[in-house]
Amino acid sequence: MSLDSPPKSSPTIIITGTPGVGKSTHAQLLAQESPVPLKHINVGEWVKEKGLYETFDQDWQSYEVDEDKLLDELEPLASAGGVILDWHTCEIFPERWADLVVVLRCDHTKLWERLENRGYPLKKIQENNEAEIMQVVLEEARSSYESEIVVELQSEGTEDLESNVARIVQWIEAWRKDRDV
Ligand code: DAT
Repeated sequence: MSLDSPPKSSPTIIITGTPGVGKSTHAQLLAQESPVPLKHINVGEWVKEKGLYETFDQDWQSYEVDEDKLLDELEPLASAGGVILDWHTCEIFPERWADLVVVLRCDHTKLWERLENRGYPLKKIQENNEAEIMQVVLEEARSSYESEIVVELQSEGTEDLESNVARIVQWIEAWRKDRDV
């Protein structure tokens, strides 16, 4: 944040994790339940809608993101707060944006089923499955942000979903109280 930016009255929350762990499901419910308005940005959808990519890889069925364009587009929103950034990677987001980084985790056999239901090509399912087992996104989050703001949460079923969102809502309330906003 630059010196003359006004203080944030709502946090910027990153929800990250391997594709299929439940990021969008969590972000949607959190946007509904939050005590302050939070705009849910599904970054993958943004990339497609706003053309923030260089190429599309047919084999992998995925976009090569233009990171500079993406960051420029997100900067005014993410630095002002009141935003949930929902993406399968987090390390490109500057530390100064992030107030909380939630890394969702899921049992890999369950994840496999979810990705199969999505119609992903086999190699993409395998790659993501392996990434979940190797906790790639968690390590990425831990190496990119202060450990105090990185939280790992399980996302297997609706009970997890509800308790995770309730926990984040409590965190938002505490965040606001700390800052008197
Ligand atoms: P992501 O945004 O991480 O790619 P998603 O939110 O689209 O994942 O979820 C993928 C599928 O799995 C979707 O059908 C919802 C389901 N799902 C994920 N987490 C869940 C949870 N904790 N409880 C119930 N269903 C969940």
